[in-house]
Amino acid sequence: MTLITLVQGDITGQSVDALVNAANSSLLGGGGVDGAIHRRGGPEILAECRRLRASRYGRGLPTGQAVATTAGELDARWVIHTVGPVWRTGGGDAALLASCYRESLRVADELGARTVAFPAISTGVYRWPMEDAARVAVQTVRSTPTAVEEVRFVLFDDRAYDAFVRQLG
Ligand code: AR6
Repeated sequence: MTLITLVQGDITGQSVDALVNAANSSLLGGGGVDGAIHRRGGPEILAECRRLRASRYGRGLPTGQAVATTAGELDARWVIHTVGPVWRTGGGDAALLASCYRESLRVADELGARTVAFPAISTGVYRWPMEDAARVAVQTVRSTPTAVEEVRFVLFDDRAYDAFVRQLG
């Protein structure tokens, strides 16, 4: 049984086995959560991302997939990078958004992570509507078999936090 918890705040301050990064397929950093993780985690994370680009992901990490690196100086053992889908006028591919959560949990299981923190993937630069993103996130975690004991959603602002509270209701 996986416990789902909600925290309002900055994901980079969480103490967990693994924290999930809302990355882009280049794996080479960006703004939002991605920028914050690389800033606070230090250069080791980027160095490992570059090695992944040079080996397994020469064409980038596909949307909906996930891959782990060290967590550098963060208070975690691993960062799991996943690439959310972009919301375009009128819609987005919810199956790909669900895949981000499912694949991140699969990688977490491979690593033996017991506590995993997620941001609200795709709801920033990628513009996914918060209510719908919260629905996909909570439903997917609830329906994914995993040995992870705690999934902690770390929501940056009131709007995100309230949307996740409504879904857990
Ligand atoms: N901790 C927790 N949540 C945060 C933090 C933080 N430190 N910072 C922002 N958020 P985003 P995306 C929230 O844009 O939409 C990057 O440039 C934010 O308010 O980080 O998946 C990547 O490199 C929002 O609710 O990720 C990609 O190019 C949520 O995290 C692109 O953005 C996700 O916002 C990915 O876009």
